[in-house]
Amino acid sequence: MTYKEYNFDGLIGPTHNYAGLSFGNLASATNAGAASNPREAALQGLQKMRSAMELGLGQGFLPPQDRPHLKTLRALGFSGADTQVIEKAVATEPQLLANCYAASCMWTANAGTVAPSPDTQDGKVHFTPANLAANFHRSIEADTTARVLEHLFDDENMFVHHPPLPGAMHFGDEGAANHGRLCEQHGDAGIHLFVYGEDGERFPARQKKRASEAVARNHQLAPKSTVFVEQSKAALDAGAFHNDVVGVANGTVLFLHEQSFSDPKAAYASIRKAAPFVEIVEAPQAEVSLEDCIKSYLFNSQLLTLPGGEMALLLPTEAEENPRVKAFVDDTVAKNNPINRVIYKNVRESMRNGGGPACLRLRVVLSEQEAAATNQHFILNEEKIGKLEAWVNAHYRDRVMPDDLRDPEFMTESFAAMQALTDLLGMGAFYDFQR
Ligand code: SUG
Repeated sequence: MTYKEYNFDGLIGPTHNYAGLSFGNLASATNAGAASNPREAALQGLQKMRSAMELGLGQGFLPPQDRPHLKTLRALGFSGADTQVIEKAVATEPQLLANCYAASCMWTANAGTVAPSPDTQDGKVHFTPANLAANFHRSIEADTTARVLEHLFDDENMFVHHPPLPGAMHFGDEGAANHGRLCEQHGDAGIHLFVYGEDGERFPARQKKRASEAVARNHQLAPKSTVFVEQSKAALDAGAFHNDVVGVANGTVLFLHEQSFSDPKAAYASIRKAAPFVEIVEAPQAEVSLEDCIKSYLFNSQLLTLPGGEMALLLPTEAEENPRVKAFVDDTVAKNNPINRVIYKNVRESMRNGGGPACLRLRVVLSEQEAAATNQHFILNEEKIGKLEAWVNAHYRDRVMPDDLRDPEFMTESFAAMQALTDLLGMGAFYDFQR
């Protein structure tokens, strides 16, 4: 059977804004209060999807969630008509309103963790939506994310959906942003690398070891095929709030910064033991500092196996603009390793909230049969990308300032956009605001 990796990117929603909501995420803090451009953000995202598709890769998307999330505001005591809910929240809890307006579900690496069918005991694809307990604005994504994944992968003969982990931060889980899969071919049984954190001096860790272990159990992974590694506190405190800011795994390659793991020697030894074929491509601190790596999102690149077998790195333009990072990338491509192609894409609107190319996608390895059973509305081709671009151009603003969230008209516009999207995608009354 042939297996293929599909990237499901988050379609960026109409309320994309810079609210400084994520402690430990330096870009989110730095750009708090700046003007965002949701239209440009969504078009940049679609353009990135188009590039991956043009490389011959499987490309899908996850729809944005309904924001402002009135269901959350109502659960917190704001009542009345929709407009009144907004007005009351504006009057007493404007920061809470900003949390309920975040378009953060665009970063689908955090939507959940996926185990492809060659890796699981029952031979099905397993999904666990992330509880995202570390940040309030992200924790409210989990319910709808679960609904979205069930909607896309709706065949119980092939797909198993677990609920988000219970227990809030005790089982803090940020999904695939701290998870990678190594294998020789996508259809082989893969090795699952789970990276967890311990609180640093400066910033708290979001991913708990016990959460990664629970996901591995739920997904019925063989213990010999799992490796659990602690992220370094140096990386966390330098702003790597997810491990995918300092490393990425794909196929036979683990591409990462020298200081990603707290004990690199021991970590590499356990990875090599589980995956003897692994090629570790490392950036030395002397060439690329953690700071450069976090500013440029060098390792938040998509490491893609192209149909011919070679690998390409899809990086943000910020990586091209940093001479040390660019030199390291050029050097990596010139050297003898499977990475031999580089593509820079502009996803600046997302980057300014700390989300690079790899944050914007959830990888799902599917057999031909599983791909055929996936909801085809969410698998892209040029025609569908064109329709989504037209939808964005019809409904999105090109400038949003923090104060715009106070205007109930922005809510009305956002819901009109979401209604048009559910019509376009045949989703019915899918979102909370439609129920
Ligand atoms: O969770 N930023 C996201 C960025 C997520 C990036 N994902 C991965 N690394 N996989 C976060 O910190 C900022 C929202 C704001 O401040 O308006 C935000 O949620």
